[in-house]
Amino acid sequence: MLNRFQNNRQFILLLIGFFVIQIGYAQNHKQEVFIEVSGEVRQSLKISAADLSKMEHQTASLTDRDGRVHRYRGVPLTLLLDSAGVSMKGELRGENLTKYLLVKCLDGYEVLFSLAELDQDFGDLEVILADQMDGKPLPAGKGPFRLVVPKDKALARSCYEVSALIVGFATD
Ligand SMILES: Nc1nc2c(c(=O)[nH]1)N[C@H]1C(S)=C(S)[C@@H](COP(=O)(O)O)O[C@H]1N2
Ligand SMILES: [Mo]
Repeated sequence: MLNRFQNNRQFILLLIGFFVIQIGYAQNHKQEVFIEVSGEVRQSLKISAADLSKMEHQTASLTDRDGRVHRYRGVPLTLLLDSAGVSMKGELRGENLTKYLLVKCLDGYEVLFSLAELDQDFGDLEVILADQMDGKPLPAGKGPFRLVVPKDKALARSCYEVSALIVGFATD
């Protein structure tokens, strides 16, 4: 009887040990998230959190769905599009005016902008790719990158867990 109890205890300790090792492994091997910029670009980009943190940042505020105001810091989207060689400014004419930017998120959520609404000579819509909220990295499930579109009346295009920016031609 005592022997069986001790065997069980050893087994449970072994199980606990196994889970502790698993948790440790998962924390040290968190998949790094990159943002890929691709499609109608001169230069595809794969941007890490470290790359983004080195770029020029701006601040923008967004009121969440519970009515709380948060301050985000991030890189203007136009700066990222410029580094990928997307046709903006003077090049945004003719067929380039039918180009869009599709933003994909890790949860499968997608939103879209026309290049013209982002461009400073047209809509000049302020959009930042934020990597900080209220002075800290974005919380789990909302990061590491979030679009912030402060001038949109609705929050829906301020998408979180952003993973890809794809430029394309609208065709039908
Ligand atoms: N990736 C992703 N981003 C998203 C959504 C989503 O479902 N997935 N929902 C949007 C909607 S409809 C709202 S109202 C806001 C909610 O943002 P909040 O949590 O900061 O209030 O996130 C937006 N961004
Ligand atoms: Mo929403």
